[in-house]
Amino acid sequence: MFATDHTYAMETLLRDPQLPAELRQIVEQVLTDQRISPAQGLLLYEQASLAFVGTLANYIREKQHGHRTYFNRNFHIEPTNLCVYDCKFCSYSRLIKQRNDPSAWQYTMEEMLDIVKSYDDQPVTEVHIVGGVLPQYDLQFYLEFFRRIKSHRPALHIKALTPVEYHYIFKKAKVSYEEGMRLVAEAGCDSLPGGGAEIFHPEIRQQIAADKCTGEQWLRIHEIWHNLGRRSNATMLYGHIERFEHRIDHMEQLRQLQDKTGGFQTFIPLKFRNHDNQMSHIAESTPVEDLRNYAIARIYLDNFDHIKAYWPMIGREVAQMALAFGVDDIDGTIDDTTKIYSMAGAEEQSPALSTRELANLIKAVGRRPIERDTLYNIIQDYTDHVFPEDEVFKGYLALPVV
Ligand code: V47
Ligand code: SF4
Repeated sequence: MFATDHTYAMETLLRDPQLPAELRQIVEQVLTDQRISPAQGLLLYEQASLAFVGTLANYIREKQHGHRTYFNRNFHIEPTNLCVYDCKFCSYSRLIKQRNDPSAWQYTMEEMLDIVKSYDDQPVTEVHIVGGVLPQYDLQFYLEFFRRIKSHRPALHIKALTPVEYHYIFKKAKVSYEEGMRLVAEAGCDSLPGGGAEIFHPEIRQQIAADKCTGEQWLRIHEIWHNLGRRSNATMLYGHIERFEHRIDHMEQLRQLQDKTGGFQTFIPLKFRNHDNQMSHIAESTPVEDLRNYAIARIYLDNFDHIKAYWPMIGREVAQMALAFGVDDIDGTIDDTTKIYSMAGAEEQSPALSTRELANLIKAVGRRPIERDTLYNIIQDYTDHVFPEDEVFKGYLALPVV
């Protein structure tokens, strides 16, 4: 018998005489911590079954994190859904010319500070700020906003804006990326979320997000941020017009930058949702493809510590399944404060989960719920915690948690 279930599953794969030599080679590389090549990544997308990639990804996940599954307590502020850009997949933005549309909003700084204050009595650790791009939300506006959040609640981690906004506001303010990112850090921004990455390859980016920052600019801004000693996330919008080779190219560029800086914390694959946008004619990926994609990301990105499934986007059930396919993080107890996905047709129309619900969702698939802060410092292990409301469900929750 082998030491752990996940190694046993890998050994079982190797005992299969039918296993093609190229896949056997990948199993052996993963078992000996050897990175797989872009060609091998492509082979996984083109030929490997869900069960195969799932076994490898779960092996890596359990070796790194055991059953630990991370979440945090956060809330979102989306300053506006008006945007100067016109990404074809975006269901959320309203072009500036539609500013009188009843579904358009534009918060003032005071209104956004009121949102921050409305969480004063709650134990949230992070505010995630991202939205549309508008000229009036310029560099000075955001610097002041960050300073005011910090002066109101110094311990609240600000995870704010993507290279899409930074490229635009730095250009307008006529400052270099280096100078701009230094000012942003000084004003109180703590980390960058992973948005705006979409698909880096110009062949696809030109068709879906032609007018915003390029893949190269996205990567450069994260690199500068990492060189300031700061951390960030990375996303990939998949399941639209890209081909597998574009996904591999995207992950390869992230892997190379991570080798240089080590500044990425988490990779978040974002499933394209087709409701009410200019790409509505494109069918969405199936849950099997979504799980295969998480698993291949876990195998490919050997220098990323975490793979996150963003539950408001894929729904609670697929998020639970993803925990067996390489995912070790399911984001936060967001509080119905994001519109990005509900407007794109995601399962969760009013995404809100209490800490109790999130912890129980994780326990119900035999994993350990761990509340973390943005930088993955552990705040509380909920494995043995029984919430008062759960007394009646004890039997159901008593699943094998190691
Ligand atoms: O960049 C927009 C995506 C992203 C659609 O860093 C869509 O912790 C699918 O990056 N279908 C923004 N996706 C959100 C984001 C994020 C989310 C959660 C956690 C973190 C993190 C980052 O949303 C955009 C774009 O790729 N998006 N429209 C759509 N129709
Ligand atoms: Fe604007 Fe972002 Fe939507 Fe693109 S994805 S149109 S940059 S809000």
